[in-house]
Amino acid sequence: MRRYGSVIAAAFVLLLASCGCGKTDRRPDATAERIRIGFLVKQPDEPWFQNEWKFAQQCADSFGFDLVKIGATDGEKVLAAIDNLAAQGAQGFVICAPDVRLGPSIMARASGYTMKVISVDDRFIGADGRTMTGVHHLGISAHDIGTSVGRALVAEMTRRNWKITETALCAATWEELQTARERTDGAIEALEAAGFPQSQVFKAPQRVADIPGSFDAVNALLTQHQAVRRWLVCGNNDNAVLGAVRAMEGRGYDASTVIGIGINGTDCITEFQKDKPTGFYASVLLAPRRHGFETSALMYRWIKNGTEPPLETYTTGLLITRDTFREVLKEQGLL
Ligand code: FCA
Repeated sequence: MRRYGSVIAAAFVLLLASCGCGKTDRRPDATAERIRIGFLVKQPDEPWFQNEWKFAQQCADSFGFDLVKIGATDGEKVLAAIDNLAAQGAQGFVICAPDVRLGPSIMARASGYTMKVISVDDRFIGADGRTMTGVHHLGISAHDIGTSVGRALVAEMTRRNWKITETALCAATWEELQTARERTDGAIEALEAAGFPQSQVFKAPQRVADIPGSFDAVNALLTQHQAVRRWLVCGNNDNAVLGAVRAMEGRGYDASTVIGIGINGTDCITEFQKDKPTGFYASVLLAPRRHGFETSALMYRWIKNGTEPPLETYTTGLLITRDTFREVLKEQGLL
């Protein structure tokens, strides 16, 4: 009789749970339909990518989906992350891959799980070495932004009355990545268009795309060009220029002999907050909110309503300096 009673009690509990009248979790994330999206970045420690994540999270919070943030620093981690996202029921992901040549294997793995993919910042390259134009992408207008760096270098050099004959350009380059190559090419072209001689343009090819990678590359360059009195500096991003400026400081150059202009406008903020100016003069502030929020929103609508995002979206930037960065960041809703 007692056994019979407990069977009835168990059946009652089951009934309560199935009709939702018991202690079922009623939060929206407990429903099976809740959308889950991954956001994979190649350099999770860098402020640029932390900003992307921050804005992606804001999108998730306002639209009501789950965001899974994953630092995927090499190919193995990327593929494991995709498996992991699939196991968690994610329907798509946004990715800045650690190596754009992983594009074909990323797409193959994702399509095996029928997951949608949007690449952000760095565009995939196919097995034939060409851009994978069929993959939805949001990136920066790299060549134009590089050109604006070159023009701003010329403007500042002119303002300071620096003689071209005593000045050289150091471009900390990362040419295996198209978006990075277009940035430094754009800067160099703008300088040359303004009359800066090609013979005073020096590239420091980075072996690793981070601050130490640029520091090492620029150190080697400085050893070869010890007679240069004043340096202009450009690079793939803020970190390339920060590494270059640090290497120059080690050789006695400072804010009066170096004009460095970065790209991102995120990784340079602590530099601008220093008491004394350094050779890091300015940066082109990109649109981290668009890269994080908009990519996530595009992915969300694609999954939820089948609204396919545009195949290509390119964002622009704004020059910021030590004097203007607070105001511009505030205007852009970034402070
Ligand atoms: C690349 C760079 C980042 C950022 C982004 C927009 O991924 O490595 O620093 O500039 O493009």
